[in-house]
Amino acid sequence: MFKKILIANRGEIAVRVIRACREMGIATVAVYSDVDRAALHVRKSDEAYPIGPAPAAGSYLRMDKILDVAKRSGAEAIHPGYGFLSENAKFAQACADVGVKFIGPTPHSMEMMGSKTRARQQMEKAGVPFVPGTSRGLASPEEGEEAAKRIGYPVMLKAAAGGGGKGMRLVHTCQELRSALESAQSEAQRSFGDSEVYIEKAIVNPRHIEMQVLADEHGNTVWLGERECSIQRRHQKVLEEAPSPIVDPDMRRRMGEVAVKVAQAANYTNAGTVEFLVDQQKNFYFLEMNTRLQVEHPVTELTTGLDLVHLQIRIASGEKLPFAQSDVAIRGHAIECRIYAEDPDNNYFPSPGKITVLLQPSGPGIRRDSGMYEGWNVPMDYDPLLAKLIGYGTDRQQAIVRLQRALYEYFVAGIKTNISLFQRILCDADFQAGKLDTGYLDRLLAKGNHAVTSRAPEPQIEALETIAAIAAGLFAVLDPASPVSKNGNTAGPPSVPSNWKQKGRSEALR
Ligand code: MV4
Repeated sequence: MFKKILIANRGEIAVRVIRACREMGIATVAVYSDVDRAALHVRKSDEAYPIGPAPAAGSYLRMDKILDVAKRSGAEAIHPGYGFLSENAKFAQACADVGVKFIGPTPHSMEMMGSKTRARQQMEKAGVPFVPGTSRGLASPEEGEEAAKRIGYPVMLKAAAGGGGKGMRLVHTCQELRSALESAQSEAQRSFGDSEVYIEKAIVNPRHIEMQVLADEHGNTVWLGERECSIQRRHQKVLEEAPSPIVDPDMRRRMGEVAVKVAQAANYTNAGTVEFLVDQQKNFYFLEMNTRLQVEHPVTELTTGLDLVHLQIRIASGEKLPFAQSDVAIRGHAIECRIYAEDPDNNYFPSPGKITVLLQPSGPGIRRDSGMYEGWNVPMDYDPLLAKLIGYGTDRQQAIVRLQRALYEYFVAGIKTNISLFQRILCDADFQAGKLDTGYLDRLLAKGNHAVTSRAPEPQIEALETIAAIAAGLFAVLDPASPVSKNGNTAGPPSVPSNWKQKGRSEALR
């Protein structure tokens, strides 16, 4: 087993991996950019090394600097987290070249799944159901028109090197196809340096459901249940849950077996996720495979009782999976809210700045994977994910009410967050009925900003008023502009009720 692991990441996932290492008696090495000097992952690691300026290209993406720290610190392995270098085959290879274990799949598996067309070719060989379409890039507009005619409109044009919706075009008629293909190819070239675009039948109003898989280095591969990830905004996941409200045990087994086939076709090792599109008739189609631990892994951990980071590290150290497929049981329900530093009243623009007050929820069935703390300055240089709030319950309804309770306890001042959005989602009738698809959140937001219809339980109202009063008092003292902060006593009530009073009142009215 490793004695020291370098975490090549930041924020909540770096803290998450550091915690797992600590539980396993493994020393931790953090790396940080100039703006992250006071970040939580730096505070929690055993050692920390600066690797460069704020822009990721000068720090968290600098393979040479990270490998240099691994060498200087004596780290035997590197956990990449998600994003940054986590799916970079060159980095995984560079680690292998210097004898540092990359905690994840091999470069070969990464490369195979990194191209959507290569992945589809593999699926074709493995007999895995994938969305009807081509498995190679379109060589000409004529080939595109011919394929679209064969598949049937509407069709989806997609960048082979793409992801997250970039280089993707939904095409309804043959008249639009030629121009859509040209713009998809140029966007793919600009975004990924690879203009290859292929074509699929468009699945209308699909659900996005993904299957967690885990494989050791001795040929054992298991599935660990699915996650419903349909609640997205501009291809950014916002809320995920496990299990999916529409997947029954038979469908779960079938999806799991297909996901294992996908992983085996890629000679996959470590933790990975197979993404599916699911149509209104509950047919599922292979979409792509993510060769990393995902942000939303906690909902799988809570419903299986497994620690995926522990297992990743044990697999990377050469251990066999300590259980078989027949030992995997899905129990209860978990829902994850991604808490972003974004302003819901300003088109969810990032809201960096100093967290002046932070009240965090806890209690039965509540898990918080957080990278923030009171007094920390949220930088503007990275993804604005601050923390994940996960509610667990015996069933979906209990998970929902626990999250609603916990969200009322959450209070972040100094920056804006999207916490209010989750109250709207959790009390929405379609959400509560499990009526979800990838267009759900756009429809909810189009309904306009309105007060949350469900009231907090009465005791919560008192708690809310207390929180609002505390916050008003703190704000009055902390805010330099406030008359109180100057000489310790008020200069008479301000003419207009302060934001906190208004906030306190609006919250209490909920
Ligand atoms: C699709 C699709 C419908 N039909 N492919 C979006 C990003 C990339 N992961 C694949 N995506 C989609 N591919 C076909 N053939 C609809 C989407 C899609 C989507 C998929 C998953 C989650 C959110 C989405 C939002 C819009 C479109």
